[in-house]
Amino acid sequence: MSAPVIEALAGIVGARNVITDADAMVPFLKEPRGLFHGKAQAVVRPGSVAEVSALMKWASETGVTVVPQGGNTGMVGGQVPVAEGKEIILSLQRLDRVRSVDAAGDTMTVEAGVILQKAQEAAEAAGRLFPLSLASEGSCTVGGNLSSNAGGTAVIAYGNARELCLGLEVVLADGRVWNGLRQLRKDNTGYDLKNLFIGSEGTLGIITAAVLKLFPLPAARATAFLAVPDPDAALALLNKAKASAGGTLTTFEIMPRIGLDFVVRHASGARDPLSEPSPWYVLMEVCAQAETGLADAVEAFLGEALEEGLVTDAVLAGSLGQRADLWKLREMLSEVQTHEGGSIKHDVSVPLQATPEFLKRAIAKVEEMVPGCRPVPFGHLGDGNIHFNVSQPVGADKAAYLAGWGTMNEAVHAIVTELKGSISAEHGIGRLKRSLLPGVKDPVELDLMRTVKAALDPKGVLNPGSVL
Ligand code: FAD
Ligand code: 2HG
Ligand code: ZN
Repeated sequence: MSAPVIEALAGIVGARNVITDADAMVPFLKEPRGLFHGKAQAVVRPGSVAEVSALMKWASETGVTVVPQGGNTGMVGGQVPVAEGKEIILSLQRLDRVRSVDAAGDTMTVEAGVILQKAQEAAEAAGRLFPLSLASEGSCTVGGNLSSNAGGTAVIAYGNARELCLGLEVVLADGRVWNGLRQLRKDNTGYDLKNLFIGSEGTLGIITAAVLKLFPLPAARATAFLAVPDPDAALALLNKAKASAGGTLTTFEIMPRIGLDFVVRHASGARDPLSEPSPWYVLMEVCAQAETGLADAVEAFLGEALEEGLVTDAVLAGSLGQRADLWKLREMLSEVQTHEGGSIKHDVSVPLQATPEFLKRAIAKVEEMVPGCRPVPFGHLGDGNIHFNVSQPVGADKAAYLAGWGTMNEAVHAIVTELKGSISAEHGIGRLKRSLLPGVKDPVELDLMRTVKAALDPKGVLNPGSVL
């Protein structure tokens, strides 16, 4: 990096917030899947909105391209530059203030670099719930959650990140600041710009702060880990739970036996809470606003489900410690797959009632394509969103297996498309799925997306090579 450039950046954020040392840059360049090897001129860490604004003004004047980064937990490589190393990473980590919590109004205003868990804790300290919940919540940031429209394990009750945001503050590509930090539940004054930036994966603007929606803290929670015979039974159970589980169904996650085996094998302290193995499991959580009656209602519900054969065995958490143990079985599922060699991923959704058909067809297809491969389909059954991950055959060569990524994606995505689903339900497009976008988007829609990009970032300084 040339001395005048370093000097210009240091003039904006201070010398110690411009990282150019190769070793110090490593944590910003390595992403969780190890699929992309990032290269950048520097990592720049602004500490205020004014500094983000000055950086973007400088970037648009000089043409230096910028990749915004929050917690670097994204699953599609959008947060790491991979081109010729000319980009700078603009880390939002230092914008980490909870600006205000309005408990009576059920809102809170936080900066983009606030870690999701810290946002949840700030809400709880005020007697409120911020319900967005992901296994990466100890590292991902609110800005990253909104930029990727994160989902997680409570979408069935509270929606995706988009549904949880009332207002935004955004620094535009040319450095101008849009203050849209409104706390309103109703506001029909023109185009909905907030929802344009949410889910745009850092390609349209830099989110610097957001007004988030808060909810009442549940007075009671019932958490159950259930053995189910197959996905059809899991779906029937889901429909039944939505109709009557004695409270609000907040989580309904599915996992196969092999997923539980992986967790028990690789996550320290994890154990199978049931005595007999089952081909499939469901983690279900129901919440209520009254302390009494929930456990009894859920027990009665599970009794019926056992009689109907939808559930073959069940454990209901009897303490906070047991609840944490059951949640751990789900939360570790993504990470443990990295210890089983290569994993080819598909983050897909289909209409809810089509999930069992999708699972049957996709499992049969990949097993025919790669004999011995180990499908680990899991995730947010309540939202019709399956992480259809396929681990390599035991003892296979990882690189040779991963070379089949595109071919397997094509076959699985063909089934998804036939079932009128989405090839990116949760994690976005980023760099990983950019080449797939033209194949799945209506050409008019794609053209509109390019028009929006050109209008908001005419010089193409924001996250080039991602999404479009
Ligand atoms: P980053 O990874 O840093 O960035 C993600 C994207 O947003 C990039 O394109 C980046 O350029 C852009 N970006 C980041 N901050 C800003 C900003 N302030 N302004 C503009 N653009 C920005 N995702 C789910 O949806 N549901 C899950 O259940 C889930 N579980 C996960 C579990 C694990 C173990 C891991 C590792 C990841 C999981 N993810 C999940 C993916 C990831 O955690 C989420 O996408 C998360 O929202 C990303 O936040 P981040 O701060 O890490 O963003
Ligand atoms: C989850 O739901 C995440 O745990 C990660 O979205 C999914 O590893 C994955 O593919
Ligand atoms: Zn997920």
